[in-house]
Amino acid sequence: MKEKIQALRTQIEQLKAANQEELESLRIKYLSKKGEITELFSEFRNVPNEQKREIGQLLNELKTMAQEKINALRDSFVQSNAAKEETDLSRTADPVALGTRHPLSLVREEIIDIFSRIGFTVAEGPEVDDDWHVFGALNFPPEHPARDMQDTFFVEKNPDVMLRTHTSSVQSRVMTTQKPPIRVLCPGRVYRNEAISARAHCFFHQVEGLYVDKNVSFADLKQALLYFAREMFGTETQIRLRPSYFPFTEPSAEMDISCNLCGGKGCSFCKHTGWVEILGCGMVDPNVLEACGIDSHVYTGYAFGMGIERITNLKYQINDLRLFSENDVRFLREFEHA
Ligand code: 2NL
Repeated sequence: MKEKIQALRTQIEQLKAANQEELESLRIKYLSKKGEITELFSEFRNVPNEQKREIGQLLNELKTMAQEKINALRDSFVQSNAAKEETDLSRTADPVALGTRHPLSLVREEIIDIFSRIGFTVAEGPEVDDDWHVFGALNFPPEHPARDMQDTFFVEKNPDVMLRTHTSSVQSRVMTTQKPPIRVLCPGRVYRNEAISARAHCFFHQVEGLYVDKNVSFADLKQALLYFAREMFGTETQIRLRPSYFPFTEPSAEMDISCNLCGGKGCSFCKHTGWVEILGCGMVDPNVLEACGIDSHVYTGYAFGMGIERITNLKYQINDLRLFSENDVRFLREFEHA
């Protein structure tokens, strides 16, 4: 009898139950009417009288101990359920580490925002395009160096399929499919076959603008660009236009803004000239309008193009183009609150 009690004690001490059902079957096994402990109690009759006192005490202890064990196991279930139910839904969520917007995206959106306020809408087009949209429609002569393998990436060496070298290919598509008035802004990635360095990359980003209507003049161009420069770089910003050349515009100009670091006094950033170049522009060449099916005797237009990297460098004083495509999070995090 003593051994039986001792064996049961050890068993019960080690009891485990994974759920309420398992616990209930344990209770039945030991404590129900036909349970093992109850059986021992009925065997108690046969215990010799001189041992009754000792064995009776051991039996009672065993029963209490078994009940306590079962209760303790039951409590642990109730507690873990309670822990689940007590999830505080009003608690502030654990902070999730958010990514940041790429500086080129921030500046692209800002440029779009500024021009959208004077009526420009965004147009987009393919990065892989044909010779006509990239060069043909835009007054590039057949022997123009941009059409050379050295400057342009061709797809599978097919001279008619290439990565666009400027987003003007989007404007040539817009001009052939829409009637004036046309007022579009074309942001996008462009590709040039160049060795990668701090100042050049094989791809970069552009925003080009195009406005075609009756009576569009160079004065309209100048005023739109002055407005842009002041919105982008501050109300004190001055602009100046220098004559230049592009195949698709005539006349053409490059625009400088007063250096936004020294305010035009002269510093190492503007090479002590007080001016920094930010974009190219001009009046759309009549050949371009005609190639796209627009009557150049009725309509005129202006166009401009700028590198988003260039504008971003000026705005945030970045001096290495490679930073934009290396995705070093230490660099990207700097624009968290920009
Ligand atoms: C630059 C200069 C420029 C244009 C882009 C353009 C497009 C059409 C017709 C005429 Cl469809 N012009 N675009 C005009 C002048 C300059 O870009 O330095 N870009 C980074």
